[in-house]
Amino acid sequence: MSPPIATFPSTTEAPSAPTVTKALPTKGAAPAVQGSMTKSVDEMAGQWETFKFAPIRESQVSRAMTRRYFKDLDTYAESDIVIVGAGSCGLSTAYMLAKARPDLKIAIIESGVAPGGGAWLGGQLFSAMVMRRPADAFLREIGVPYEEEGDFVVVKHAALFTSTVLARVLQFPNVKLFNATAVEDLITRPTGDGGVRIAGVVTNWTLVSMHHDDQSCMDPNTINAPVVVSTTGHDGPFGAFSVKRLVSMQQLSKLGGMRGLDMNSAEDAIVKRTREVVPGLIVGGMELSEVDGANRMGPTFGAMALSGVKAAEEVLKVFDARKAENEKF
Ligand code: AHZ
Repeated sequence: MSPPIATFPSTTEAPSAPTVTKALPTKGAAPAVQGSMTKSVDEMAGQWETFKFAPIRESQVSRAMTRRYFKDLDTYAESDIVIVGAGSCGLSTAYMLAKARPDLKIAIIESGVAPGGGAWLGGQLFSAMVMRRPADAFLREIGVPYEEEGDFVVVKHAALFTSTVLARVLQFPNVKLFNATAVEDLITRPTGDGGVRIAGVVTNWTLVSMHHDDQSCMDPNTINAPVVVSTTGHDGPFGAFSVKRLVSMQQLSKLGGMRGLDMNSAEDAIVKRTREVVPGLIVGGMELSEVDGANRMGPTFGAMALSGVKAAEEVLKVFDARKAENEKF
C-alpha cells in the first residue's frame, strides 16, 4: 500500500516531531526482525560469526527516501521562512528561529551537497576557529567547548562548531534542509510604488542550475514564503546571490562591493546592519558586505553567528506583517 502522498495537508502548521513507528506494511516487504533491533553495540561484540542485518527489499529503501522527500516538498512548498545558504550565518539563523518559533516551517536551501559553507576550517585551511567575544555566548548556547584567549575564544576545530550547529538545527522538527538545491531566482510581488516584496524562492537541483547554458530549458521549482533570509556569502560563483539579483531587477541601484580586510570594523558592521533590505528579504553574513561595501573579516567567525542571531530577530519583527501581505495573493 502506498502512502497517501497526494493527500498530505498543505496547512501552514509546522510539522510535528517525528515519532518512531512500526514499518508500514509494503508490498514485497520482508517481515520486520524484532530481536536485533534491541541489541546494543556492546552486545554485538564477539558475535560477528552469527551477525546478520535485518532483511530488506531494495524498493523499501527507495520508498523510505522518496516518500519522505516528496512529503517534505509538499509540506514546505508553502514555508513560513526560507533561509538561502547553510553557511555559519544561515545555520545560526535557522537555530535561533527554530528554537524561538516551533510553530513556523523553516526551509533551508543549500546549493552544495555539504552544508556548512566556509566554516569547516579556520583561515588558510587551519583547523581552529576563532570567535571574538561576545560571540562566545552563541557557543555556550549550542554547547560547543572552547579555549579562553582573553578577548577571543578558540574552538579546537571549526568542524566542531559547524557539525554541532548543523546537528542542532536538523533535530528541530520544523526545519527541512534541501541541500544540493540552488536558489536561482526570487519570487516577487509588486508593492505598488515601483518596488517589490520578496514572496519566496525559485529553486532547482544545483547540478541542473549549473547546466542551463548547455542543456535545453530545464524549468525550476518554487517555494512560497512571506520572509526569505539570504546568507549566501560574499561574491563568487554562487555567492551574494540574492543581492546581485536585486540589482539586476533594479531594486538596488548597485552593490557597495566587499572591501578589504579589517577585522575590527568588519564584524561590528555585519552584525549591526543585518536587516530587511527590501520587504520580505533579510540579508545577513558576508552577503551583506556586498550590499553595504563593508570590510571582510577573514578567519574570525563571531560576526557570522551573531549576524544569524540578529537575522532571526529581524525576521520576527516583520513576520506578522509580511505574512498578512503574503496572504493577499
Ligand atoms: O553553498 C553556499 C554556502 O554554503 C550557499 N549558497 C550560495 N549561493 C546559493 C544559492 N542557493 C543556495 N544561490 C547558496 N545556496 O550559501 C552558503 C554561504 O556560506 P558562507 O560560509 O560562504 O557564508 P557566510 O556569510 O555564512 O559566512 C562567511 C564566512 C566568511 S568571512 C570571509 C572573509 O572575510 O573572507 N570568508 C568567509 C567564507
